[in-house]
Amino acid sequence: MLAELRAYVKEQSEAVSGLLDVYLAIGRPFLLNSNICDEFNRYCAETGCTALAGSPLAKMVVKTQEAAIRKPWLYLDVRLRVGRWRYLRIHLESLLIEEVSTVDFLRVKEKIVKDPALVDDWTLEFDLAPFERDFPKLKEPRSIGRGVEFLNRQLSSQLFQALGKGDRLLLDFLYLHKYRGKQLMLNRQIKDVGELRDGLHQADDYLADCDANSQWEVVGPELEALGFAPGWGRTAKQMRRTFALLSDILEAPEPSQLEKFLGRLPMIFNLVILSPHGYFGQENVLGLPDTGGQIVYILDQVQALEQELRNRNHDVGLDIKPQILVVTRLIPEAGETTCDQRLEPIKGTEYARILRVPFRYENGEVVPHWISRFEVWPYLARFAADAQGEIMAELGRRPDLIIGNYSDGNLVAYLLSHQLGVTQCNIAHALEKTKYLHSALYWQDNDPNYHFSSQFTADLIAMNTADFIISSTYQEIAGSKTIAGQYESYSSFTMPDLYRVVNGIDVFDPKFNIVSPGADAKVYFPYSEKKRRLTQMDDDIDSLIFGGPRPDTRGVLADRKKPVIFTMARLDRIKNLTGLVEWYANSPQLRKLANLVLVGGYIDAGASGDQEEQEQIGRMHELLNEHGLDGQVRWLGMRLDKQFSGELYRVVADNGGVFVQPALFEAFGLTVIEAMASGLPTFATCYGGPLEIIEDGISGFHIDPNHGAAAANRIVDFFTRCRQEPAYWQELSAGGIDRVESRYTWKRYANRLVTLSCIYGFWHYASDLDRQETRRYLEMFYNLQFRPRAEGMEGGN
Ligand code: UDP
Ligand code: LCN
Repeated sequence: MLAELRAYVKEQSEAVSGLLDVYLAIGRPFLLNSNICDEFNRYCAETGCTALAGSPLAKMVVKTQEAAIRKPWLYLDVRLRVGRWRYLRIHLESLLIEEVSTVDFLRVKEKIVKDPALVDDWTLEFDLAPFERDFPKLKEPRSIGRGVEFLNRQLSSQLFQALGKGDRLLLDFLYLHKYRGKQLMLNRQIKDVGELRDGLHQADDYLADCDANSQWEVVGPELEALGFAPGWGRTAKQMRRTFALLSDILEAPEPSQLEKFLGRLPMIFNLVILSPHGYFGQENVLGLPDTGGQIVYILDQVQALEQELRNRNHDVGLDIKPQILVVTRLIPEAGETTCDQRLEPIKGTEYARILRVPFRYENGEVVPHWISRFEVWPYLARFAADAQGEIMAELGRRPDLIIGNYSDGNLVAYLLSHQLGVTQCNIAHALEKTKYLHSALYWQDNDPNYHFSSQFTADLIAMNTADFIISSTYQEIAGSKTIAGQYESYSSFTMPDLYRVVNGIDVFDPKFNIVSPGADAKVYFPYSEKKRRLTQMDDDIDSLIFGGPRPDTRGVLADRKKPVIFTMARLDRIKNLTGLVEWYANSPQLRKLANLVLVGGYIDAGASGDQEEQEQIGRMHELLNEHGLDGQVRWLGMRLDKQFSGELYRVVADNGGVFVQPALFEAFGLTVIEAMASGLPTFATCYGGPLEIIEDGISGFHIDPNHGAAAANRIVDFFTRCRQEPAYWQELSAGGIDRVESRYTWKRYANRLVTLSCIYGFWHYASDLDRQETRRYLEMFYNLQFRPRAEGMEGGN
């Protein structure tokens, strides 16, 4: 690439100099991909420089994520392809092009944002590459997020070699399985792999002569004598199948068999799910600050996981009730929520419960009030220690798997997994780093409000200690062809005066797996399923949308015959509900065609305890006043119960409406799949998960929140076409329903997650020694970087 580029720049030096002058004239030290491309295209059009378009320079421009100008050089970070970056610099006068290292690039950024004389060559550098040198990694971008498939291949060949040398890896692993002191899978009679093989043959011969439906009570004594313990199957037929799988693996391990075998092992009985921040409850919480999709996700996940674990335990012949604990923060000043209760059974499950543990100040006093997710860092170490005691008391034993959620939950998952020696799984939901422009580089400006220095440090630690990471989409890990992924953004960055990250996380690590969440099919079902409809809610919904004024609403729809554009979200800036109102306000056609109904925040800013929400409430009122929207927009400043919002989506569908998700960035977007599952044609942001969820024009539409007028036009075009061709609405509606049914279900999610837990559990065991250096390094980082920063925060311990 470099040679070609150099030759081209030499040949077209005049045009290239002109382009560089354009970049300089912008007068900003940092340019983003959109600026770089827009200016490039404008320059080509204005100068008629057709030679530039399609040239090696044009190819590089498209791939450049960011440019930094420090005279006499222009620095570029070029994303050659997913996960592969190179750094270049072009001399602004001589046009010399050189490659620079990651560290040099980061150092230049530091010199731009602070006094260059103070940039220290001995800044702390976080670099995991040397530790990972011998660690197996994926190579192809399209394999990213399918880590377990790669791992199975890796484990099979490792096992093959181990078995060849008479290694007892698998045998020792099988001996580990116990439940409350009762040995499972193997008893101590079998001493080596040879004996195991013999045992398997004899057991199979014996079972072949038994009734296929015989259970352990009948066949157990004979199998025990051969060295086996319960856990192979409920019936003789199932036991034989598991025995056969293991025999085949001992003969020649093969990835798909290994996955099947490990997935059948009785490994997960007790599960801890951590979600410390926000109001974690089952009622009156959704829409409160920091309280959105993560809560919905976890509650649905728990139901699906309990069912899956029960089925699996049943199938392996064990009558063990799986215990799932969701551990969150206890908030004494809980308002209308139940967040002040220590224990709460989870609806729709038999044994799962929420366990709440308070945050405490240094002096041991309980923190009484809600705390923003950006402020939780000083409390987490103590929370983890207290939670550990309470979890052990509740479960009566160690959990078999710990799942963290969001940055704080993932850090606590690390602390607990480390203490208890348990497999750690992370779920990010949303990583803040990519949500805010230059959040790391200008961390010092943001820290008083957002404390990103603590959060990003916690992220780096938890991502790298996790045995496996679940992501909802591919783009969450590795982005798209043109935009970097959320995890990818942690591969290198700098926080001046704090530390530089040279190799922070590798998206080619096999720990990443895409397991997408679902929409609760009991609540979000198509509008056309008339028999299931919650008609008892009709009057309430009707008066809420079309009724007169109420203290918790603003606007009264003047023409109820028009279809509704519906949106619902927490009133965060990033959700951009105010942006949607602005697009609507500025599109006379859209105002003519449809009403706008918004659910989010409060009408009265005084009712909100969150600064960003208050600011958005103010902005919303401003827009409604400025554009005189009260007869066309209905704003519901309230939180809707899940069943109610489920029916609301369907009512909007009944009258030919649409759902719009206008976020500046949306990590996944549960409302998007809920609306689609309800059969509501959906327009959603092209930044984040919806880009992958929706196939544009088939199961919905993408809109660019940075181009509001174009987004409004897309909606206008849709309504206009539907008027001429009513079947078009049906087509999009059906497309959305099919998409969710085929890709986003909790049943598929739970099956995959439990299988992954078993495989990574084995991997955790098999690779324990290999990763010790990395773990020790991260421990040091936790102690020397994270703790002092977190403890130094106001209110810190
Ligand atoms: N939600 C709700 N009532 C409300 C606001 C939101 O039930 O008043 C639910 C919504 O249906 C969805 C979740 O909260 O299930 C929001 O999740 P999403 O992933 O869209 O966004 P997040 O809030 O997690 O950023
Ligand atoms: C957090 C978000 O921001 C949403 O995009 C996700 O849908 C939600 O969590 C559930 O993972």
